[in-house]
Amino acid sequence: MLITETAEKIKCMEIRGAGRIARSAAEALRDYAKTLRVNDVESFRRDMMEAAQQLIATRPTAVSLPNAVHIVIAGLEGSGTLVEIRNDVIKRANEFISSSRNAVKQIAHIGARHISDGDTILTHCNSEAALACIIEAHRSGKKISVFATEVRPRNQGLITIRTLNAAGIKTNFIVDSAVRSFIDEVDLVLVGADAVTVNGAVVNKIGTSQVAHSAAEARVNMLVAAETYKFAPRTIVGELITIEERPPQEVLSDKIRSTLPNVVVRNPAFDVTPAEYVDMIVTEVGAIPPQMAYVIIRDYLGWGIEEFHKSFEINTKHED
Ligand code: RI2
Repeated sequence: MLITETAEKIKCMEIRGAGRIARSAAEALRDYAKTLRVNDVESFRRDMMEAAQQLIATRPTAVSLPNAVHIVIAGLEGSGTLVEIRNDVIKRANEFISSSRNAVKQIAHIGARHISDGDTILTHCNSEAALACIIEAHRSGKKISVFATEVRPRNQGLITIRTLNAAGIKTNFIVDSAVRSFIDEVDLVLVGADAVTVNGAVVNKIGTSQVAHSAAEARVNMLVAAETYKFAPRTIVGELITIEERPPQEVLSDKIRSTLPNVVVRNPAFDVTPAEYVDMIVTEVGAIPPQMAYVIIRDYLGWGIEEFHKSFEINTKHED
């Protein structure tokens, strides 16, 4: 698929979900690298960098997107012939795509172990990683049922209930505001993530922090399923995750809004759940307490304290 086509599909959410966004960006860069007609390394680098920027700019919150793009283009600055550099991009993209798929499978096995026979699980939005855990627990013979939220305004809950229904899992479909009313019937909350910060805060679909709050009040455990490439390296240097605010038309039509001149629709797509509300984050390399997020960033994304210093120097220079 062309870069612009993929970028458009990510922007309008035809391609959505933090993992899928990352894989489709990697695929787009790989296909672009294959077909890019240039005669020298410099032009190849320039065009690839532009394509990378275009993809990253589509949605600001899911860190999986810039992480995937950076993994794919990491060899661009190295030395080599045009053929070598082109092949490096293709190889890295293919490796990322397959390791991302494997990560979800691995998370399913690890997460399923944290689900007990007889559990009722509440999930919010549509997370491939969270659903993989639930489906794996069901497949392994545990009798489970699910509460799935509607997820206004984009109704990703519909995708969730279709998947659960197809898997033969008993599911209660509820509106977002009914979570607190049903939380006492729930044994475990299990959601996905668009980003995890260095201090273990989880950025996920709007409403997740309310779910977490209800779960904490009712002493229900909260698990988050997140591949390691959803951890946000730049939060080490204090960078905040940008919360995407989507068009008001997703919430209220232009026709209705035009009759309400004093009303402004706010439509943030994500919110932040502090680490204190999260019991465990299930990654493909193991289930960790949120406080261990830095270890993932250092050991699996390669961002050590040295990178911190480098970035700090750069940031300070910018301020001068
Ligand atoms: P997986 C989604 O964002 C949801 O917030 C979901 O929890 C998260 O990505 C992770 O999804 P959106 O694209 O990668 O629907 O686990 O805004 O599928």
